[in-house]
Amino acid sequence: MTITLDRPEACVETGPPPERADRYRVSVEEYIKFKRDGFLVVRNLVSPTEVAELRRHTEDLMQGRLPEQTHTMAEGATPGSGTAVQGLEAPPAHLSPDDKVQYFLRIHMLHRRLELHERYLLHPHVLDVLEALTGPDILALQSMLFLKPAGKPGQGWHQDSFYIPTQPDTLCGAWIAIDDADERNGAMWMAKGSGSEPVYPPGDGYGFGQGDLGGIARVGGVSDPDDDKNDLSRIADRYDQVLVSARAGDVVFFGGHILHRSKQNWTVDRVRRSFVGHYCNARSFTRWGADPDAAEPVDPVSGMTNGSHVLARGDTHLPFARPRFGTPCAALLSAAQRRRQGEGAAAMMGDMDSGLMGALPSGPDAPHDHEDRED
Ligand SMILES: O=C(O)CCC(=O)C(=O)O
Repeated sequence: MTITLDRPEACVETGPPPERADRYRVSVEEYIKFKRDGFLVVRNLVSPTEVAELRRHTEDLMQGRLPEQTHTMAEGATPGSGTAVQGLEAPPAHLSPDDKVQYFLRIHMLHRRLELHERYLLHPHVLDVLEALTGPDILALQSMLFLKPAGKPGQGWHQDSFYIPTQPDTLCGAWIAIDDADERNGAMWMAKGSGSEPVYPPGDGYGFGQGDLGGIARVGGVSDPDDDKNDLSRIADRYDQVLVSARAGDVVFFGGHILHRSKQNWTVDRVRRSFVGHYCNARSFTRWGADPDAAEPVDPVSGMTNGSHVLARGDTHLPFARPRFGTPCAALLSAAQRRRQGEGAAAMMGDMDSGLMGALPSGPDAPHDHEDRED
């Protein structure tokens, strides 16, 4: 199926969209923190009304009430690992509401099926922050919905670029807290400062890493919550391991190299839901995550899948997809509008002819700011 959007008004060349009054402006302190620690928590970035919408939606999904949940699991189906890709099957109908919830841990890539997920993947405040941290051009790669009801396991130490390689590597996650998250219900932990680690390649099986670096270790058991089985736990032990508590509406941004994990939801009565988007700079190349329904999912020569992913902000010389539910974003602007938006980035590069990192002419006749002194 090829998706074409009938939104000609979005392509009228009217200049770049006006600056939004509610734009989130990342401060210098926040920028430094992100680069130094490898992550940044931005409080209240998503409004209480939006959190309420996400809660209603996830409750409907867990109870099998969404109109898109046209298939129901068989009566004898067991919860299993509860992880699915684009899976929207409703839990067995005869179960109690509490038992239905147990069928879900996390679901990936629902932005390709549900308007709401596309909207939160392209949330303007989240993109404002990403623009400053990894932009200005942003490609939206992945969405994940964590439901994580009481008793469900966490995800052991891992680096996200191990799963989603981009070149140059510009991956960044944005983790929106739908519930308050703390130590008891399985909040995230970060190995603070480990964002400067290389990405460790797998010993075998799926995964990507910087295997060409001299002396790099190959790792097994990545994401295994059992530290004895997860080789990355030894590397994480070299860092301060900090609990990243979050209130509903806070967003945690974290780079693709930082070692992070979450632990089990130890409570008996609290879900720990989060909506996670993964993004890269739209000028990075990726072969990850082909969308068979996109107009140009995979470049036949290079294997590039950039054409499967939505251009969220800015511009790019590489292919990109348009949002299938029409959420406003850069992909819906005309090429001229995108170029004009990108002029901000070009202006940052200044006057290229004299931009030699501030170097001054150094010939014998060049003027000096001090005189040679003979005495
Ligand atoms: O939310 C969690 O439990 C883990 C999230 C995570 O590790 C990730 O999004 O990469």
